[in-house]
Amino acid sequence: MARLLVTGGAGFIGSNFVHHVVEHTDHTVTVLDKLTYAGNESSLAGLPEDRVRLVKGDIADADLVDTLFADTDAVVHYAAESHNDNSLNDPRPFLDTNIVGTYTLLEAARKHGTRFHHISTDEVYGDLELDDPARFTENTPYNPSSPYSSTKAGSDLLVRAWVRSFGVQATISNCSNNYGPYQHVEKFIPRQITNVIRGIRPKLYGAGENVRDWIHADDHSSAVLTILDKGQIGETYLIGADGEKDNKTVVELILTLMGESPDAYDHVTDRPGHDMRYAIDSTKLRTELGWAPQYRDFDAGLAATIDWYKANEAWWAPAKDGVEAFYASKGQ
Ligand code: NAD
Ligand code: TDX
Repeated sequence: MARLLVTGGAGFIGSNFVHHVVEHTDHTVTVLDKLTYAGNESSLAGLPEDRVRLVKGDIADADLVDTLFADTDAVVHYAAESHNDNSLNDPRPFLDTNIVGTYTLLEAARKHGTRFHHISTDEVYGDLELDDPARFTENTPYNPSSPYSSTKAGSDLLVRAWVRSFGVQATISNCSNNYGPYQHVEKFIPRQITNVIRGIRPKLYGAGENVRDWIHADDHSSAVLTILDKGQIGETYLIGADGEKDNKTVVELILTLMGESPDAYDHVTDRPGHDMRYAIDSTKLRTELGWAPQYRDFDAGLAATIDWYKANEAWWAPAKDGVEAFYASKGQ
């Protein structure tokens, strides 16, 4: 049994991880979350109070972080500003949380000698051409495109420097696009599902040829637990489940699964600097640490995710109108 500190544990992937930890381990969890617009306390509802507690606070608050690290065996760091479109609108919070926040946590890990796992994204590698057979590996050079991905790249480099310079006991993982329950309606898949529920036509940026490499959030969680357990200090592991799909195909699938005509969507203004394709080669994680994804059928995982949004309108409805008003102001 270990005492885990999970930053950003009230967000999409962090809350899925906390549910996964409660179900599959005997660890206790302290969630440190600022509860920004993206954090939702109700994503942790129903979890046992003797296993999970929520501390509302900022990862850039050094005093609070120091206090929490004193009672922690290992930290899993999910907290971030996570949405590319928001980073194009207002980059500042991305610097504060993703860079200064990660720095604050690393200083505490250095002081307390705490095991630290840093959650990052495949977007740090930039993008691939549609006709390029290559996929990202741990050796792909960093080449981020957006304010979001550049701050995530910066945070990864801080972790590497704190390992080498100060001996911090850290690992890093870079994962592809996640889907599943508890994802904010600003993101692609929940936006389109909730649009269809509301009778709004799905919105595809540009031609919709951009490819994302989808993985279920629960598979991301099992990969992170595997790295915490068996990962080598100082190493980076790419997490992916061979789920490449272009956006147009995903929208058509959502419409079909929800009983609508597959062409009942709109093309809208493209994202500036829109990355064309992400693709992960997760051979290192699979061969060295023995991990494998469980959700191999994207259509079934997507159908279950649609059912979750249909059953949990009270969870997403408060954010929906504001998100759509923001997108409308951008022609999206
Ligand atoms: P999210 O936006 O749903 O959740 C982020 C959480 O962090 C929220 O609960 C928010 O309240 C909290 N937070 C933000 N700033 C904070 C601060 N200063 N202090 C404390 N808490 C703060 O994000 P997500 O999609 O769950 O992403 C989680 C992590 O996974 C991020 O680091 C992201 O870069 C990474 N990631 C995401 C994806 C994806 O597909 N969503 C893929 C790969 C990696
Ligand atoms: O309405 C939309 N229409 C659309 O076509 C939205 C919101 C998005 N898109 C496109 C843009 C992308 O090509 O869908 C794709 C996915 O978009 P997002 O859900 O915004 O994800 P992305 O930009 O790919 O980044 C996600 O994966 C990597 C997460 O938000 C990041 O946190 C993670 O690092």
